[in-house]
Amino acid sequence: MTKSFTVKGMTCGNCERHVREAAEKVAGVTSVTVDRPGEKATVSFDESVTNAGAIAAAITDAGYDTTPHGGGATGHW
Ligand SMILES: [Cu+2]
Repeated sequence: MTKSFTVKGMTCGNCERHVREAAEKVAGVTSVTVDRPGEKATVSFDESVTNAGAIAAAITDAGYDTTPHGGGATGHW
């Protein structure tokens, strides 16, 4: 499935890359698009392997406050 995340604190192209790489490292993630001006990341992933909460946590761990759209951080989508 594909999920959008709000990502706060990206200030330059390096931030954008950090966010993308953090999401790409999560097992099951197949593609990541980062929209820095829009404070957004769009991530496609295999939902039998991972979930939006885990991806948000990985990006947050990289230093960017991240929230999945459409539910809580551990939600049921
Ligand atoms: Cu930066």
